[in-house]
Amino acid sequence: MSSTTATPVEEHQAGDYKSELKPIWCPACGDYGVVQAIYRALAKVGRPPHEIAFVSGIGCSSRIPGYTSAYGFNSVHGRALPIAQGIKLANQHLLVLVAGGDGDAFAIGGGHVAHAIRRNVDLTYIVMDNQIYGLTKGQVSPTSPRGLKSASSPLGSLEEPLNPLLYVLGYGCSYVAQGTPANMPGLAAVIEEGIRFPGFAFINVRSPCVTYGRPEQSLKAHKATMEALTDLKHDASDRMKAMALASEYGTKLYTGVFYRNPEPPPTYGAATHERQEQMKGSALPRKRILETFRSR
Ligand SMILES: Cc1ncc(C[n+]2csc(CCOP(=O)(O)OP(=O)(O)O)c2C)c(N)n1
Ligand code: SF4
Repeated sequence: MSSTTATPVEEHQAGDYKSELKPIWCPACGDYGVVQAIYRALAKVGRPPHEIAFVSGIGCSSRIPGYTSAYGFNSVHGRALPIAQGIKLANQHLLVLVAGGDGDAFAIGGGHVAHAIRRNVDLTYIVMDNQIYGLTKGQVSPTSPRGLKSASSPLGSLEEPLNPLLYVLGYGCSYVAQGTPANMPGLAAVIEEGIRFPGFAFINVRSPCVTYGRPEQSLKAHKATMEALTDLKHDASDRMKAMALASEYGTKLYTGVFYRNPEPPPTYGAATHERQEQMKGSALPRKRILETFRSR
C-alpha cells in the first residue's frame, strides 16, 4: 500500500469521482474511456476526493482533472510534473495523480520525466498516448510514426518516434504499465495498481484520437491486436525482459504491467522525512545550511 494512505479506506463508487463538468472531447475520443477507468480505479483505492490532487498540462487529455471531483490543476503545457512534485512534497498525505498527452509528456515536458523518475516522488503519471497533437489539430508528436502525414508533416514525418515505455524504463521507473480503453477492466486495474505503488508510477494509455489519429489506432483495431502480458507469462519483476517487450512499441500492443520493481527504492518524501529526523536535535547541519545561504 502506498505511503500516501492518510485515512482509513472508505466505500466509494466510481460516480463519486465524477465532476459536474460535461466532457467536450470529440464524440468517441479514447479519453472518455480513460476517465471512466480512472473513476473505477479511484473507487477501488477508496480515498475521498478531497484527499486527491489531479494535475495536468495542456492538451485534450489534460482536461481530465476538470472531469473529476478531486482538486484539479490544468496547468501549463509540459509542466504538470514539476507542479505535481511540489504539491506532493508540500502535502505528503495527498494522493497526487498527473495526466497529459504524449506531446505534453515527451516533447515540451520530456526533460521533467527523467527527473521525476530519479527523484521518485510518489506520483501516478497517466499519459494518454494518441501519437498526435490533438488539441492543436493534428501535428506530429514525439510518438508519431516515421512517415506520418499530418498537419505539420504533409509529405510524411522524417523523424523516428520516441518509445515512451523504454524511455521511462531506461531512467529507472519502478512501475511501468500500458493499457487501452479497448480493455476497460485491464486499464482500470493498471491505474489502480499504479496508484497503490509506493513511488513514481507510469502508465502509458493508448487512447485513440478519432479526429486526427490513424485508423490502426482505433478502439476496434486495439481490440483486434492487443495482447495481455499475463498471457505471455511475462515476469514483471524482470527489468531486462520488460525492456525487451517494451522495445516492440509501435509494432505490438502489449497491455498490463511491464515492470514492477520487487524492491522499490525509498520515495523522495520518505527520504526527506528521514533527513529531517536525522537533523532533529542537531543545530549544526541547520547552521551550516544557513551559513551557506548567507555566504552567497
Ligand atoms: C508553451 C506552450 N507551447 C505550445 C502550446 C500549444 N499546445 C497546446 S496543447 C499542445 C499539444 C497537445 O498534444 P498532446 O500533449 O499530445 O495532447 P492531446 O491534445 O493529444 O491530448 C500544444 C503544442 C501551449 N499551449 N503552450
Ligand atoms: S482532437 Fe482527438 S484527442 Fe482531442 S478530443 Fe478530439 S478525438 Fe480526442
